[in-house]
Amino acid sequence: MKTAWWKECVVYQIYPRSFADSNGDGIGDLRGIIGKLDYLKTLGVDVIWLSPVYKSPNDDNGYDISDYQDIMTEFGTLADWDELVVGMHARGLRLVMDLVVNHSSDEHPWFVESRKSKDNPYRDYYIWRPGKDGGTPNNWKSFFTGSAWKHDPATDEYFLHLFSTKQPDLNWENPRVRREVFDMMHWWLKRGVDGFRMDVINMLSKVPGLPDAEPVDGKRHVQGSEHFICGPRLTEFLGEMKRDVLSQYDILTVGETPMVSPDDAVALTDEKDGALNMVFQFEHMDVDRVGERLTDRPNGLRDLKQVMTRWQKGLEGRAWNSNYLSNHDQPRQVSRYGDDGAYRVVSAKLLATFNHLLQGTPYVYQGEEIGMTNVAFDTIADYRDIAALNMYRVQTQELGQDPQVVLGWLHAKSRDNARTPMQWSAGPQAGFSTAEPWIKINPNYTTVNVEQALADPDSVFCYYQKLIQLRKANPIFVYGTYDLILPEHDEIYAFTRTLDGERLLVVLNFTAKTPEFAAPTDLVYASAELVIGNYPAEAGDVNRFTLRPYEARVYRLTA
Ligand code: TEU
Ligand code: CA
Repeated sequence: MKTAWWKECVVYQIYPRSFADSNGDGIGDLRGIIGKLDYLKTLGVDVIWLSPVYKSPNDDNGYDISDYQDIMTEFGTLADWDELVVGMHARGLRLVMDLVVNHSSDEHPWFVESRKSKDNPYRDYYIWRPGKDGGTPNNWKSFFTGSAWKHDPATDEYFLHLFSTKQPDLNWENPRVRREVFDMMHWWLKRGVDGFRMDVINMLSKVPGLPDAEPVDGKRHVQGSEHFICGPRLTEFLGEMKRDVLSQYDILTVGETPMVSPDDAVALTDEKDGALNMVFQFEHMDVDRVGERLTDRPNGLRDLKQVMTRWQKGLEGRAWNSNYLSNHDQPRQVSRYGDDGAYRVVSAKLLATFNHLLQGTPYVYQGEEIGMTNVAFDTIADYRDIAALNMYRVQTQELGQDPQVVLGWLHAKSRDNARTPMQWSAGPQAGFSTAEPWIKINPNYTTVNVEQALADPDSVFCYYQKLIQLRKANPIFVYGTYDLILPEHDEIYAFTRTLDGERLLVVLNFTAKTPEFAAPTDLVYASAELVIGNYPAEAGDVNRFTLRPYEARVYRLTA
């Protein structure tokens, strides 16, 4: 297997709006991040991925960009950004920027021009079509509810927007669009960027003719996805990006790719000729999801094992996994897969063990390292996310759903769960800001915060530190081969990692129960050294033991 720095690193994702506010306007900013670089260094991560910081009217919190070569007014200036890069590089940290080029903001000058007239030079930068039978050009739906088309009176045509109406899709069929994007990428790379996380990058190529879609059950697919997920020219477009840009720099690239299989991922990231280093897959995020809701997951753990094992084995030796349980679009992992009540600390450590012991590059989302939890606002007025607000409106006003029921769905699944301010201390505004923040703070900041975590050697934070150090010191954490054991077990997720005759055994109890682990007969071993665990070590038979609630143990086996 080829070694690479981007396989060995740990990536930390910052959602800048919610990380740290330096100037008391209630909004996180670049200087806030600069002030926390030593904290990130203490944690031990190597790479920082910033969610978008470009100029934006913030219809979707920066995922709607109106100037790709400038900084969002609330976040600071290009000079602040330069200082951030210098501060990071001085500490041996690398910076990955979000690249959002499936769509721009409707306030981007390209779109402002494009909508003016059918013969405007920028018309073909976007996807315009006349209506059909008095309605939209086709039946595709937006990820944020409603049609994926919006009528524009100036020219009496519709433009395509897979996301909000203020996020028109760029037309990648147009070589001038590709040229603009590649030039912009060079500009940032020359300024010091060390990589890109590429937003919905597998949606760039739409099937020619934009045909009508099969109606969907709403489970995994948005209506129309078969015509734009990994479309006919995707590998060509990304191949061009690789030739023109990516291959000229030593960078980390990770594509965000909803609805892909391991084979799709290999096509994009094959070690031999793939365009990208890795992709974010979503299958494990869909295990417990039905439409807007999370289910009780009757076979949740077995399904999770099946999905993760398919990805671990499917990419083995051919491509590289990017492993995450949280990001700015997902509920908090400890609330979702662990227990955010009595077992918050141990279950947060269990999930960390899982994510860091899989083969692949681990991604940590801000606040995860102190076990931050979901939030339950009791009124829709406290929610900020456009996806949540649109969904609430459609469900309560158009479909007659009970508002309390819909609020319950948001408590479990809203993206705002991950977007409440970072909890730095038990002081005013959780140490995030001196003003009232743009979104409410989770009331548990008085007990769940960084100050507490740094002072407590048993904290979730200290456990992350240890995991990250172990990963740096032991190549088997990075490169060891993954093999699932006990596939049918309903409570325990166990697997091994093997490298050059060395073997780790990872045993994870995903429940509050106390199941017994019994080593499969082909894995019985003479002795085992506990490398890391989330409870004090216990003496006893290493081939058979009872696990405590949410217990995680990693053993080094000796035959
Ligand atoms: O997300 C893409 C994506 O598919 C998600 O929108 C997902 O379907 C949704 O969050 C479920 O509610 C990326 C970004 O990560 C997200 O923040 C943006 O809103 C979106 O693209 C549009 O840029
Ligand atoms: Ca600010």
